[in-house]
Amino acid sequence: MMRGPRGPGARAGATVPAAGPAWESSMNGSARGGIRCMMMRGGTSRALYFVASDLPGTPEQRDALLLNVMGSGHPLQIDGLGGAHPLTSKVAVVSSSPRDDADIDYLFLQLGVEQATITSQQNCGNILAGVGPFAVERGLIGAGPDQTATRIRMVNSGAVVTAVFPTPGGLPEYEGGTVIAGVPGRAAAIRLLFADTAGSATGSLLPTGNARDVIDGIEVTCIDNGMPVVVARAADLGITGYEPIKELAGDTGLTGRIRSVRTAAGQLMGLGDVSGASVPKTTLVSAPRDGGTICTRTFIPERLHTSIGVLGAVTVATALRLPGGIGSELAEFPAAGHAVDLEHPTGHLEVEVELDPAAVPPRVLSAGVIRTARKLFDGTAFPAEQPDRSHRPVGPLS
Ligand code: NQM
Repeated sequence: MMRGPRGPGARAGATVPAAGPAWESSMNGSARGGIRCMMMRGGTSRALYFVASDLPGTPEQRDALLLNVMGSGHPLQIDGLGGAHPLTSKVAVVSSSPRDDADIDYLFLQLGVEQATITSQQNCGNILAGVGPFAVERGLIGAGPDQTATRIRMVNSGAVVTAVFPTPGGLPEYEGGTVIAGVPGRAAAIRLLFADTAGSATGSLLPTGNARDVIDGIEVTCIDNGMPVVVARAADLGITGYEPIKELAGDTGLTGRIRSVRTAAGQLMGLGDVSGASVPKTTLVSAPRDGGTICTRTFIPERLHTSIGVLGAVTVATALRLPGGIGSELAEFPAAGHAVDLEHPTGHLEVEVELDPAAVPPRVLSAGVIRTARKLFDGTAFPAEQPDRSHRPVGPLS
């Protein structure tokens, strides 16, 4: 049996008042009403995108609604819109920014699949790719006649990103010629130019104060340039890093070692008890074997990523560029420029990271990446009217 916030006395049931938010009262006694919602692919992930003012005003009510709509708390999210994977259990909450240094505010929420959990502790650079086009679609910002450059504040960390995407005739164009690994077909390029990403969740680029630490006898770099990540050599965890993906995903011994290392790293990074948290991620590196800079296998936080996250990639690339960073000795950098080409299970992700070579502690000057995004549907999402269904046993999946 599975219990979560849908259960009796749990947060959703306990905190949503009788005269509840619009979504709740509009559904009483009928399946009509619902919430305006757009589903978009952003990079190699997929999310439900909402305008903030369409959601309940308090974080508790908002989170209960989103868990309900996503169907979290069931391995298939069978009664919701989630895709039964962390990469498809994501939410973007978007609004006009009241700040002078940004046009749009983007709050990212990572929802659990089997567990009805929701957290704002991490950013997501993949879902970020859809935020600019979504803001144009919803009239939150105006669009340029050919392309639009907009400043997006990632509310989770406060960093501001500039997104540049095509808007011929003033509307987002999703079709284009850019291929990104892990996504079939081609789509329009979206350029993301990051600034101030260091210390997104931990407050500093190297939250332990060191470029290298030793945990469980394994050398690691604990680093946060947009995403808290523990970088370790694949060989030090007893694998080559080139194993078939199914083999890696099913290696419970490896999962246990990763759990132990990331749990200790979480404490060292000032994140406290991370046993139930989505960060830090772990990336295992080995020498490149497909013309890239490095070969990566990333765990989010324990499940194997089908590729690698955007800010995760920026962070791993930063570790490689750091004097003493784990993986720097395995990396094969291009002769010039700031590109780092990360090999991952479904191809390559190239990011640009520029560090100030003279700064102590190291300072990140800029980072950038190209992604694509696509509008998948636009409509109304209908939350369950009686979300307290936690007493139903969840049968084994055959
Ligand atoms: O690192 C997955 C993803 C991500 C996050 C994760 C991301 C990023 O691939 O910026 O994009 O690390 O949980 O969407």
